[in-house]
Amino acid sequence: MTIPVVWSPETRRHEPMREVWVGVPTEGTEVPARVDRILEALRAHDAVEATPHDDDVLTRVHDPAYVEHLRTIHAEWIAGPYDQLVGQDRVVPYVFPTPAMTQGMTPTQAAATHGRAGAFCYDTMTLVGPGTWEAARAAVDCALTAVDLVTSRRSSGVETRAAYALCRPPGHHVTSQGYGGSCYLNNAAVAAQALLDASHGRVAVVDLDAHHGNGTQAIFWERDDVRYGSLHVDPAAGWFPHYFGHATETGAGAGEGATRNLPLAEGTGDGPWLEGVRDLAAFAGGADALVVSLGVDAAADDPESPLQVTADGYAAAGALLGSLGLPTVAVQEGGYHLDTIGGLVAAYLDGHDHPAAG
Ligand code: SP5
Ligand code: ZN
Repeated sequence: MTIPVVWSPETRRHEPMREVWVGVPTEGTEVPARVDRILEALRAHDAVEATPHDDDVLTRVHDPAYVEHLRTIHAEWIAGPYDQLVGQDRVVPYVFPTPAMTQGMTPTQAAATHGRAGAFCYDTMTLVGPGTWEAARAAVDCALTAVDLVTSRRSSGVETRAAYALCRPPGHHVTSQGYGGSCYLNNAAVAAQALLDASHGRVAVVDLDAHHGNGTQAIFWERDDVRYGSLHVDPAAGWFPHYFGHATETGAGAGEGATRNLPLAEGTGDGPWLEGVRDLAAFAGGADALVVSLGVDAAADDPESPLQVTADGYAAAGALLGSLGLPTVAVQEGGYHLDTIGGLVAAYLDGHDHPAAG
């Protein structure tokens, strides 16, 4: 028995084309081929197509106004018509109503689409195109279907302890109110909330993506029912998301102590990385269910991070988290080296499924 893979063909519909980085349009790395490369590597696993779920959990994790914005902004942009005017068929904001502009005042909603584009977005590299909403929403359905599998809300007869959601685009940079970092809807946060709703008393999210999951951290910052632990390249060494992910961030209010960040130096390899995974496994150990934000961009070959983790490292991480024996939903986050991402995901899942071998 292997861990089932939940996927949707709709997740291929998001084609970012470009990401504007330091003012320069560069080629996007979060491409549809990621889905196929991962599927190919997981041929031995049962594949389950995601089933549609309503917006209930989604609109409790995200502000409904944000969800509506993401659902409609591309059609509005096309009507603009910015494609005809400037040759831009993707939504790219140029004004952001951050505190630098508002200084405590409440801004009025922008009348122009190109003004409104910055209202729920915090960077310039996360473009919204024709299929972005459909893909992001399908990724949420992948996460929710995976939750169904581990909570036996689907009566398949056999108990499934772990399921993998092949979510694309990824989600851990999305806060309750906005997107960035190649992410549009927070699949892992939705999975965690759905596990709570299915009466798993406390949920832990362990984030193995090379980047800090600032969105997931923000969503659960003041809550004690979801713990968030992350292992990532040190933002203080100059890495995205720059403003969050330091060890001093531990949560607030009822959530004080329920956030744990383990920033790592550039070049960190398997040994110290696995020490961090061990630490986060202990941090997650008291929970009743687990969500793994499974980014594989910490791998040595990945173009978006300087960490040096191997496939064996990911397998060992899977064994450490699998040995907790918790109902688990692993959600795909980043991972951009097309020739290796599938094998890295397979290694993690194999480790998770055979914790004794680790
Ligand atoms: C989900 C996830 O892994 N998001 C991470 C996005 C971080 N991107 C940082 C972009 C840094 C500039 N990359 C330039 C590469 C040229 N395309
Ligand atoms: Zn990442």
